[in-house]
Amino acid sequence: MTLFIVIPFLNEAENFARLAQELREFIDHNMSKSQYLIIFVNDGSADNSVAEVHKKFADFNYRLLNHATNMGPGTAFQTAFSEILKAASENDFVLTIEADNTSNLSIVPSMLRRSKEGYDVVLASPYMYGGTITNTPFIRRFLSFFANLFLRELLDLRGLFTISSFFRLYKVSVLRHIAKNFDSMLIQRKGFEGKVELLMKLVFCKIAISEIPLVLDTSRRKGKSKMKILRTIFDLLSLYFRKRSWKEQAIVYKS
Ligand SMILES: Nc1nc2c(ncn2[C@@H]2O[C@H](COP(=O)(O)OP(=O)(O)O)[C@@H](O)[C@H]2O)c(=O)[nH]1
Ligand SMILES: [Mg+2]
Repeated sequence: MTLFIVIPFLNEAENFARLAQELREFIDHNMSKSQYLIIFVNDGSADNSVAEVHKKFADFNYRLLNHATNMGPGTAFQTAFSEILKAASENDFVLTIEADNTSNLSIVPSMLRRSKEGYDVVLASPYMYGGTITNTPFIRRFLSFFANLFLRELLDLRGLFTISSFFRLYKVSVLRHIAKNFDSMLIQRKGFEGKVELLMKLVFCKIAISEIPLVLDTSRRKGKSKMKILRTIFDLLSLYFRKRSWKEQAIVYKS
């Protein structure tokens, strides 16, 4: 099987040295029997991120997709998924991670194991028991916790702990199901809410989803969060207005 590792980024030049080091360790320890391909999506970075990727990842198996201007993380994931689905086979996996080293790769083996236990999507979950968020300002944790709690009621995502994180593992077959079901659009929304859009479509198609606890340690990243909190809360709430139509369109997935 092939593991596609999707990494969208915006101005993360200073985080790539550590990312390369951690991915190297992960690959050396876990990829002996399988192949991997890293798919970077540069989303109009204004720093020297692109040069840094080519430098730090020179001896990795990677591809870099490029948005000439900033189109948002939702669009970046859509770009990566469309590219992967052209060639991937049904039993391949797609791992999506952040570029800023907050996606601690030490839990990926557990995520892969869980998926082999019969779950088609596995979320890394700071809000699950056993998970937590450290070294993050109280206000950000507070807002994030309540947004998450409230949104999973509003958007009919009950039973899941973490709904908006980037760090996830998907089976290719379920991504293909969603693409077929929703006119090739796994993610229509441009912003950070795009990941929640995809989760809603997965849940409405009754895809088996599980979670693995994550200790999300923000001190692992250099630089600041690029997410605009109020803008993202507004965008997340607006997903409510698409809930019904996505539910009506959803076709139950059979593995
Ligand atoms: N493609 C794309 N990626 C982005 C954008 N903004 C942030 N990112 C990436 O998305 C990930 C999460 O963003 P981050 O700023 O860390 O948000 P936070 O983790 O919610 O604080 C990081 O890998 C960023 O480089 C964007 O506009 N487009
Ligand atoms: Mg981050």
